[in-house]
Amino acid sequence: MQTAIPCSLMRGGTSKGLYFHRRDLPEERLARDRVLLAALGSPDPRQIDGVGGAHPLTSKVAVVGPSSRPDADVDYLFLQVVVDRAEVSDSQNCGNILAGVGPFAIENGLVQATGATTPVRIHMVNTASVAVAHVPTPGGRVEYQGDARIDGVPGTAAPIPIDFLDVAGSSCGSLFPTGNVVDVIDGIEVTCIDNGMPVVLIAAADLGKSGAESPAELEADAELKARVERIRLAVGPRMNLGDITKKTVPKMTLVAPPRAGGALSTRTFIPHRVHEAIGVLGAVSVATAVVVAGTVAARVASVDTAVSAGARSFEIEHPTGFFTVEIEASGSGPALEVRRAALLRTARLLMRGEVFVPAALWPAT
Ligand code: NQM
Repeated sequence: MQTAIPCSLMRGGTSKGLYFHRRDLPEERLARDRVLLAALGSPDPRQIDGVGGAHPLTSKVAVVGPSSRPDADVDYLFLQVVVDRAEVSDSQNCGNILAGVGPFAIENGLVQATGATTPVRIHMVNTASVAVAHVPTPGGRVEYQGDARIDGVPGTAAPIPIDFLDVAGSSCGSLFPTGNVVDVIDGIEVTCIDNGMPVVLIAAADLGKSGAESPAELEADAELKARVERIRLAVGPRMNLGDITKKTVPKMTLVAPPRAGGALSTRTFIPHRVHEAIGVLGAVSVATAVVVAGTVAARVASVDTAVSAGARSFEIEHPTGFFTVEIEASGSGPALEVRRAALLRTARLLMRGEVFVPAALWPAT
């Protein structure tokens, strides 16, 4: 006996996951997590008995429902289903999976299309903050095809511009949670920042790396991985994240001078595998650090320091191309005030139907 649960499989930005209407999952957290582990096929490095893609970037879930806040249209809870452990974590947000939330909400009647483009205000439950996704809806239907290209995804698709208004400190309490723009951890200078995603920035050179290594090369370096994890475990509590042993934050980003004309080059541990590109809110946090003099990112970045006010655009280099982030901020140093971050994503509905889990985990009603 199996239980069938309605859901959609969607690509959101450079990630992929299952999107559920909240009413279709168990309310109780442990039951919900058991169901999601079974649906994705965890714990198993190959996720062979589920629909997960055997990588953190393809083992993700969005739970979408009517908004619990008056200033948003829908609630979006992001859940990371750990591939090789029986864990489902809500300790982080995900800006890539976020890109599919607007289309899913419209397709499932949670939001009505309002014209050529429908702005969907999304309450990101993990971080109690709001994003506005502008979904193309010509003729009242979600348009997935278009000319927008994002690095890390082959081909082109319809553009979904996303604005973030209030994500600074949304996980750690403040933009620079240690109160400093630079801290020394395990003998290494780091910058701890949270503009929507807790990120620890380290100069690749300080770890004996050029910053041009491939994700596979970095993942094969056991000594490097152990060092990065040591720094992460030491810095997590100082970023107000508590015991982060089992959490997927903070992300650890190695930064280096640009190699392809961007602002700086990045390689990101998320936190144990290395990202093939860079997370959305991870990129927003990195771009924000570039704006602040003295941070580890600003030191290696090549940016036009003559321009300091208004909206500024930064090309963050990553293993498969660039991620462009626009940042509007005022002030300086740890007191920087971020007004808005904007970027472009695309998404695509890949499949719609039911995912099956053993009825013993959650009997069908
Ligand atoms: O930082 C991967 C992704 C992410 C997160 C990760 C993300 C974000 O690329 O907003 O998108 O860092 O775990 O999906």
